[in-house]
Amino acid sequence: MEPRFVPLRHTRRAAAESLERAQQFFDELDARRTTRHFSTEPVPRELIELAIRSAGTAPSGAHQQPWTFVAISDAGLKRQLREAAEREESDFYENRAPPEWLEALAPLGTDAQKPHLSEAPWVVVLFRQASGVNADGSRRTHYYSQESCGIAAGLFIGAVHHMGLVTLTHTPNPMQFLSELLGRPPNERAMLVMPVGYPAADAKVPDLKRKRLDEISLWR
Ligand code: IYR
Repeated sequence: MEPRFVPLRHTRRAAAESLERAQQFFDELDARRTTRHFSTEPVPRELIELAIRSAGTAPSGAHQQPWTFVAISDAGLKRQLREAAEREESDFYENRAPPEWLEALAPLGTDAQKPHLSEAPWVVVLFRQASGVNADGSRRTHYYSQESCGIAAGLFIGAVHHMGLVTLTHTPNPMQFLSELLGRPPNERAMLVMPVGYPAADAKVPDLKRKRLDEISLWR
């Protein structure tokens, strides 16, 4: 197919304005925390739609946009999801997790109980389309779907924070039960479960520090 180009939409900003915006953006992202403590207070669907649309602006391999977001507010479905996740997680924490992994998780205070999966008003499950399907039903290779979905998840998390809500990136292990529960086809692999809502009034977070700039960057 011939490439088709249109003019780039871009706002040129003065250096001082760029710096101010950069600082504000960093401060806002730096204030984000992952919490396990959600309020049951409802969140309008429109906000979740905007978070998903924000995620969908992510760059992707060959612009294949290899993501499907399943947004769940149905209480019965959330309960089923929680029960299935807790079953898998119990086995993980009690039998499958190597001691080194449990040690790495200890400072976060995680366990097999996943109350946020039924308490948060929304649970959004990100499925990665490992391959796509052509109009004639044949299989289409997807390029860099992991990277693409990782970027989309980052934008989703940023959008949720920006609108004043919180989310938690939950990775049940294994995740196959999500395909069955949500009726997704075999080309789609569950990647992240993200409860979204307001934090509980007494929400807590682990006392963590972020690495400094000099610990995460090299300049040449
Ligand atoms: N999937 C488990 C374990 C877990 C693993 C990592 I790496 C975390 O950062 C947090 C939890 C669970 O969800 O509890």
